[in-house]
Amino acid sequence: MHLSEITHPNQLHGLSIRQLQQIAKQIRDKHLQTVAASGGHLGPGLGVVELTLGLYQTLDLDRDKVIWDVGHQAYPHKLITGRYHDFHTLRQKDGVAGYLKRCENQFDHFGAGHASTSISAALGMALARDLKGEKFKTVAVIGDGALTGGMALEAINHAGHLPKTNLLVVLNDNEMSISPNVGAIPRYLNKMRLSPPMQFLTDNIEEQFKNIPFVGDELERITEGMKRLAVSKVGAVFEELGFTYMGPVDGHNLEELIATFQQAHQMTGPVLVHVATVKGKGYEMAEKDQVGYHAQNPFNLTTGKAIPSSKPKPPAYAKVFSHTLVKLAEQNPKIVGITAAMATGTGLDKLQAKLPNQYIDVGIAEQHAVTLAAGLACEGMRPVAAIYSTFLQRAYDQIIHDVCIQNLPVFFCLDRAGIVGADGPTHQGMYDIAYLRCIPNMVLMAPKDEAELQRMTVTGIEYTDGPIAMRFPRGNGYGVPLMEEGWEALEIGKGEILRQGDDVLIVGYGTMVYPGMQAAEILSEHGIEATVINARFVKPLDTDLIVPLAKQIGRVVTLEEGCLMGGFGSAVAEALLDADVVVPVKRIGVPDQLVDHATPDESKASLGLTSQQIAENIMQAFFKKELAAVK
Ligand SMILES: Cc1ncc(C[n+]2csc(CCOP(=O)(O)OP(=O)(O)O)c2C)c(N)n1
Repeated sequence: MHLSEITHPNQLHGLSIRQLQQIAKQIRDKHLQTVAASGGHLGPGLGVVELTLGLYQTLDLDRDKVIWDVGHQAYPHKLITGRYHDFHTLRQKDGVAGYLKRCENQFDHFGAGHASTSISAALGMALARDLKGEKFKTVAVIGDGALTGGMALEAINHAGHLPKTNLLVVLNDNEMSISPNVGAIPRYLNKMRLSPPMQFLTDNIEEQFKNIPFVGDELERITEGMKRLAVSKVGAVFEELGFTYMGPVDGHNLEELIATFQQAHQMTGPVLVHVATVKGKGYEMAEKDQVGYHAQNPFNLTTGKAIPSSKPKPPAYAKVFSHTLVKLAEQNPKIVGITAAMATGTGLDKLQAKLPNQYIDVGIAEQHAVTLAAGLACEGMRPVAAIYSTFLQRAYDQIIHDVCIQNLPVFFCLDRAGIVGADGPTHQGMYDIAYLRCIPNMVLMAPKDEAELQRMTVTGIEYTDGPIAMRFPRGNGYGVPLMEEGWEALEIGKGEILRQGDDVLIVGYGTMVYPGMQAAEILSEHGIEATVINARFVKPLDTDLIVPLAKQIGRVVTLEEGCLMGGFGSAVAEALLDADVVVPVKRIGVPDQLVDHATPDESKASLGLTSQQIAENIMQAFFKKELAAVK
């Protein structure tokens, strides 16, 4: 059987180890070719090919449910659940998603993208199953990185307290998060990996005891005792937490995997199978550079090198941020950069390299990161919590309860704010303006370009009256001139006028300021003159600047790359209402809908966020004309 013929994972039943190995090779080939062509996650999926096949051969996937944590490693799962023929559309508009979505496929039992959710979801399903009197297996597959997340540990705590609830947790331990995994749990797992597998230790003991006269009857008792002894060496912590621990199993040995999973399915209560895998398995370059090949842009399969873009690009916002932060941290030993397992993505790896004492990686633990930052701030340090907009959602109560209520000067740097492209709805940075704006004491700002990002980075460091957050987008800046040092802080709550005109007031925030300027140029060609404001701050909003101009001009347009509900436009509209200025306001941003995976340009076009669309929208809303008709 060829992989292309597999449309249902139960077709794996009855295949020999040799046949499964052939399927494994075909999965790796397809996985590699697809990611090399269109980009995506590479190492995570390559590492779980045998784990997926071995597990699925022991399950009845018409009934049993596998819940993958994060979902970035689920490409092999996708390839054997009916998506082989569409796989070339991976992460492209209307194509196969890079993460998991319940609506995409009947075997995607739980949507994912953020880490550490699988055990909770699987346990919920297991409890529902038992309440309904149904019979099926629930399996959570979680990485050692995701296991460092508080949610996963909360779920283990709960599951371990339910000895009658059958739940299988498969720990995919490749010793890596995106970067090398950090913390005491990974260190413990590492020790376990180095111990002889618990199962085989007991088997050997059984063999040895069988041959000793008079011991036969006592064998069961002795091996149980010995087993406990062996467990105390390897899986003790999990056993103490109420799980039956099995492993470590060689994650690339199908016989071993299948035998262990079969055994695990016979047990009652929560079971943890510890599988030792190699991230990037089967592609030498990915095995060697596991951080670099966690996820990749399109690359040449033979050389492993990224395919260079046709023209050189301006520096990425993240790069400018990290460069600026390192410079500032060199001068100020109180600055401490904090990342939640995203050292390379946030650019904090540069801080780690230069000033390791001023760098902290907490693992996938955004909640802890925020409260840790609050603690550092209590002691007069300048904590910089560099967390993607989407992942900061995890730490909402920590932001309110630990930072804002105590008015502690934590500087939040929210990368990937706005449209993120191929990662899709779980990763869009759509909500931060709305979810942060409503919290007392919080200051919020967003730069219009990478030079302003440098100034805002200084502003955030220098502002010590309370919490402050800066949002900036994924991707590259505009190529504006940058300074090596000597950046000037901005005045808190002050915007700037970029262009003057009497017909319409355009107020842009962050990434939407330049499109606003371009829209103003297009309008000007049609005889309509706009004033354009770069708001810089949504909180405090520069009402002294915006309100009088709104009153005078009489037509207001707000632009933001974020959800409209509770967002920047809402802030402007509220300010006008509060000042009794009743003028028409057109809010342009992301309406109340999910934004699927696509290129950022495609997403922006589908949301009406291009300069041309903004200009057309303004014409229709306020001047009741189509652009072409005015020309
Ligand atoms: C809450 C949250 N924070 C950060 C991330 C970014 N992220 C995606 S995969 C990953 C590493 C996961 O490591 P592990 O679970 O060991 O899986 P592996 O990639 O090693 O297979 C991280 C940090 C995320 N998806 N969710």
